[in-house]
Amino acid sequence: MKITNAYVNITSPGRNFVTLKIETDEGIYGLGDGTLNGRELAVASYLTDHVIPCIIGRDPFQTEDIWQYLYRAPYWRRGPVTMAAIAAVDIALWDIKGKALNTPVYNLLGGKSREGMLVYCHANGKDIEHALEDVAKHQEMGYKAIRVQSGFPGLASTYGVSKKPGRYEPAERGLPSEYEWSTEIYLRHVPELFARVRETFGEELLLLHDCHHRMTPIEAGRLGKELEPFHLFWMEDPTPAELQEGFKIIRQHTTTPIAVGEVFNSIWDAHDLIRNQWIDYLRMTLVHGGGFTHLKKVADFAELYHVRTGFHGATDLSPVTMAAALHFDTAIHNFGIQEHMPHTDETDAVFPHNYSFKDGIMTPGDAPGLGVDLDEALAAKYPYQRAYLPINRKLDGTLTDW
Ligand code: EZ4
Ligand code: CO
Repeated sequence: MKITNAYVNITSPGRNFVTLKIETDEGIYGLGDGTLNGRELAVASYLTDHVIPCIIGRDPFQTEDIWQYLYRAPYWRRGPVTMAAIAAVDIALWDIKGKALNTPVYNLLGGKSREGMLVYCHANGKDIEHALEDVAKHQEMGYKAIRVQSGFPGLASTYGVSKKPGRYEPAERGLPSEYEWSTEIYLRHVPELFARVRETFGEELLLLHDCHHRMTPIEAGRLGKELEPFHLFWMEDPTPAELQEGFKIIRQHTTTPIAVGEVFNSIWDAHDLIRNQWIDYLRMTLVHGGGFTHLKKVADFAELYHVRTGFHGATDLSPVTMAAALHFDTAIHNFGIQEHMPHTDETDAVFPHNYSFKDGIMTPGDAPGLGVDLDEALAAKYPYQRAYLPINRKLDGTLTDW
């Protein structure tokens, strides 16, 4: 079998998605996601201008050799744009393999290790009362694990809470909007949020919280310690992780489990975190972490150190990544949990798919390959629209991590 053609599709059914389609001489095609929130066109150009010409004529079954070629050949390694482009190719090739062998991709990765995946959703509110209402709403929808974010008095806006009514979507059209931040206000109120959630919903509900890289390690240690009575499933991205050894400080102060890594793009972002057992869950996912070929090695390495997966699954990861993640989650032993932030109806219509949600559990379906498609005629009705993630400033105006 040979790759005969490949092209990038960019569509914006509510938000932007970059999809790679790879075609073969046997009429089978595969889809890969290359969406990088707020930097979509860079990945599209990387693919169209630099990668696609190199893969035409190759055997799509050679996923390992093609991965190594795309990673090593350019000399310039790693980075989110490069690794998202490599992921797009890799995901599409595994889709082709599955279709050619007439089997779902999870069967190529180890087969079923479980019947379905525990997923967590997002609940949020402009204050604690509204956050509690949203938790109740999501519990009624069947979710057994819920991430809870809330606005607090004195902060006009915060991560994870919609500025406007309606569903939370971090990217906004137009130039980057500005949020404001105070760690002092945040730390004062988060324990109260989780005390109220436990008081209202009891012990059984699994609770998560995303700190979105806003604390120093010692501040995160304090928060983790104060949240211990509420038994969180995890505290996510407590501190920026470029300095991996910062997590040692957090670990020394709290037993609250730590998840990190939605901005990671290779094992080298997590190597120290994993081998020192400073984290419990790794969030680096297929689209930003080089696809199945790289993530399988990372997950197997993490398994040795009791680290489980908790893949990023926000709306900026397209349904192609959602499908791919569910196949991956089905097969690996050290699956932990999967994030689920449902796409809009427009997005779901552009990407018809076989995966499904029921009673807090998701399954990938049994279609050959990934079980996800792209309706190109419908996609063409939603042209690309420039959009960015917000930026964040402390109350005195200092730029800080969003
Ligand atoms: O801000 O996906 O856990 N989920 C998150 C997301 C991220 C966006 C960034 O593109 O932190 O909402
Ligand atoms: Co996050």
